[in-house]
Amino acid sequence: MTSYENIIVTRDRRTATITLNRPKALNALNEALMVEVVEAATTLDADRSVGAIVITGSERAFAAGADIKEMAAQSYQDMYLSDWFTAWDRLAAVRTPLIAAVSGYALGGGCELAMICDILIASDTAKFGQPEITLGVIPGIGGSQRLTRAIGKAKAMDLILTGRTISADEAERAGLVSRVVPAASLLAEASEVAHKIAEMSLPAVYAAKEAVNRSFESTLTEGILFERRTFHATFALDDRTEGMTAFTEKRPPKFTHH
Ligand code: CO8
Repeated sequence: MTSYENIIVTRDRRTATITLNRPKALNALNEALMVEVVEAATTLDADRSVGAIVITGSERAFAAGADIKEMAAQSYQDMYLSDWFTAWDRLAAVRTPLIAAVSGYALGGGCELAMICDILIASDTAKFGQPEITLGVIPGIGGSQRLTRAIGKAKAMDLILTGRTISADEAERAGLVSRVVPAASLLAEASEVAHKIAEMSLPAVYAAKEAVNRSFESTLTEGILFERRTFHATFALDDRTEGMTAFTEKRPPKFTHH
């Protein structure tokens, strides 16, 4: 497996974990780390033996934002010409489910990275926020859009305009995270969720993720049409035949991911 400088990639049966590993900078997202996360995730995505990917940081920080020291000297021309941080869009295009396991700080780009993921599990120590306004900038990896869709306008405005940080419990109440667990069991919980998803039929999982994501991009009528046609398409899967046969024979399904 490729070796990386800013992340650690591990495999466990049909799952993989990408651990952000810049402890001295609280996992601040510099360009090198971004390139490695995107490269690792797209490589794992192309591997059909991987059914779910966990993205996590350390106990102290999932990621404390984009690397402010790296950005500080950049001009508008630098940012525009390099299309700074656009590579994260490739992570959002990954078809394999991404599970963010967040402990400690998930601020700015860290919160945005967690929101690119499909399921967000937080430890009770997690802190979420979009503090860019305190630096004289605004969110730049989708925060103003994904946070608003996740928790609604009033709360998104509250966080983005004041830069305040919210606890894991407040994030759960607001609908940003799906579960809050004790810090000590965060990775075990995320891994259990990843294994559960990875046991399912891979093409059915891809289709389900695609259908949910379509709800962010379309009207209800278009989204329901997309869902219906995709549902019809699952009837071409060997795994659909196996899933329904196994149900009628009262046994667990043996999916072949076809
Ligand atoms: N960038 C670079 N270095 C960082 C960052 C960061 N975002 N966050 C922390 N660090 C570094 C600190 O500089 C420090 O390094 P050193 O020891 O060399 O001084 C080390 O990590 C430890 O940090 P602290 O000593 O500050 O630790 P504390 O426990 O006192 O504080 C905090 C932790 C509260 C998380 C604090 O570090 C902090 O406020 N960090 C910045 C949080 C922030 O503002 N994040 C948003 C960044 S902007 C952003 O994400 C924009 C995204 C969009 C860009 C899009 C461009 C197109």
